Amino acid sequence: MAYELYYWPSIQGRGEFVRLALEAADVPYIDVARQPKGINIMLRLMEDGSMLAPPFAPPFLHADGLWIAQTANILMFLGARHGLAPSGEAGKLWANQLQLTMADFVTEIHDTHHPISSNLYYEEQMPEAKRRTKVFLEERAPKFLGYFERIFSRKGSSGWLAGAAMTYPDLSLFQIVSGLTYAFPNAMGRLLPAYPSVKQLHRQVEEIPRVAAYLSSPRRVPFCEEGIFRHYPELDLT
Ligand SMILES: N[C@@H](CCC(=O)N[C@@H](CS)C(=O)NCC(=O)O)C(=O)O
Repeated sequence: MAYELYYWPSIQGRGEFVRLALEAADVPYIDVARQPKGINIMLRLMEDGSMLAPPFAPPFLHADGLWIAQTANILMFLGARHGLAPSGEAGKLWANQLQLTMADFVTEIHDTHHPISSNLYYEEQMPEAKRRTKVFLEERAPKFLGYFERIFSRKGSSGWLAGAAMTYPDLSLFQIVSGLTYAFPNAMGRLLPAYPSVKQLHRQVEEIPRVAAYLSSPRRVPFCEEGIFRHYPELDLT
């Protein structure tokens, strides 16, 4: 039976990290909330406290009777099952560690436009967003990107983050670089050349045939100003 992915239908958001893994591994799945009436099914499930492992928030995955939430947790599951994770224990933990670090990064990216509350509109927190984004672009983004660059520059690096082949954290780093480039074209145009291996990883992932096919398909929701990566010109440092 096809896996069921539950995520907000009109944004990439955190669901996109899961979609990329499902697509790269060629795993059949139904993007439930993007089906007619699917959003109602997802909302009902989220209110259903009787589930064995009720999710706090989307994305969550229904796979062979299992209900799995938290992006990094879902990816750990998919990675091990579908050839997108290193095989040994140390490698699996390392992949999860990388993914959790990216989850921290994603939270900080989200907070550039919503530094006060997710329940307020961006327009209600613009001064704080400007302040937060400046610090993010000047200090935090370089710190995260520099960390990933250092991983690639270790002796014997394969050019992939975890082991000799592409694994799920590579897909997620690809998504983060794509999203940051959408959100902050000026700032990233200046920043990214300092991280050549991260840039190269982005290119490598983009060229994987299954990923390339997905990116140009209607299944790929476009970036927009509702998701995590939002382009507000006034936040993009020149
Ligand atoms: N740590 C969770 C965060 C999940 C999350 O924040 N989901 C967002 C959409 S990207 C959401 O719907 N949040 C609702 C809320 O926090 O109230 C993960 O990585 O999956």
